Amino acid sequence: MSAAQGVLDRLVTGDRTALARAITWAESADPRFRAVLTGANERVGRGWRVGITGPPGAGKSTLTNELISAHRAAERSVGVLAVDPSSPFTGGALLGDRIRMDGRTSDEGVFIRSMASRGSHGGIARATVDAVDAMDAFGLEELLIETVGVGQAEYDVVGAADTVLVVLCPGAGDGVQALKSGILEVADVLCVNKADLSGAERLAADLEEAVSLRDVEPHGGWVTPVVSCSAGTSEGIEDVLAALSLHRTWLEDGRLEAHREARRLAQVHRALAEAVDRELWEAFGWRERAVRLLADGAAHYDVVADLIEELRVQTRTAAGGGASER
Ligand SMILES: Nc1nc2c(ncn2[C@@H]2O[C@H](COP(=O)(O)OP(=O)(O)OP(=O)(O)O)[C@@H](O)[C@H]2O)c(=O)[nH]1
Ligand SMILES: [Mg+2]
Repeated sequence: MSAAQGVLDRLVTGDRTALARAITWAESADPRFRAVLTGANERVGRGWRVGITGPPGAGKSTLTNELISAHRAAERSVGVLAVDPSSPFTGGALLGDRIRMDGRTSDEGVFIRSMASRGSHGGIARATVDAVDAMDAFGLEELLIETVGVGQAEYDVVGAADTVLVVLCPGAGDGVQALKSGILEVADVLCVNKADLSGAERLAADLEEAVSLRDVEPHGGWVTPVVSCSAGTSEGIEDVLAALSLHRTWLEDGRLEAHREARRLAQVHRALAEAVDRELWEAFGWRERAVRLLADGAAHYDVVADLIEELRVQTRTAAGGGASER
């Protein structure tokens, strides 16, 4: 029996070490992950995925912890994937996260994993979705993906979720910054955390206003609710849960299939981009070609143009057309 088959067999019977192994394979783009996921494919799609993002220190982990408690109280199992930011400066906070969350490891209904973000070409997004797929196949019901930040990479990560929860908090111009960064566009639910601090009401009002001005068309008519809570003191968590559940109900009212189809397409696109890149860069010898062109003094855009042109020529030749006829 292959290693992948063994992990698959154990994964579907609720073996946590098998899940951990599968996620490690997902993280390192190990080909064995594919075998596991292919075998478990029909088990994927039963869990509900919530992507949690927002600026550093907004309280995402604290809120995640509260959500875990609430789900556990309702006897729902929870999988959490915390995607580490690539910046080493936040290392301390992450360590803190791990310590806070590690208290959960004795609970069989909770599985927490943190994952190092790395590389480009959508590598983080691909690995994250793969890992969440593994948790889903394992049978965890509530899947929470926490990622720090407000940029494109984070959108890619949380964009794979069914519901995107954006967590903000008062202070340091976060509201304005968030509005500028376009975070509103990806938010299905906006949460103002640290409602115990001054400025929270103002931030919530600003967000309400921004939402009311937003074009709901691209969101299929969904109007993003703004909720406030104080994760630090466990206040208002039920409002956050209610808003999340409202979005779930809305999606499940005939919109979920299209939503997930778009998500799967993005997944294919990302995995393909990574595979094509790997194929061309190494197997196709593009790396050497790029090294040569650079050594000849070519600017990097010219190297890219040269390689793309080479690809076009090759594709035409392979198709038995254009290049040879001319
Ligand atoms: N006053 C107040 N502080 C809070 C609240 N929620 C969280 N905090 C504090 O805010 C700080 C950051 O909380 P985290 O949950 O680590 O925030 P985070 O968004 O996960 O941070 P990163 O993962 O580092 O981006 C911690 O010191 C928390 O104790 C709250 O409701 N009120
Ligand atoms: Mg955190």
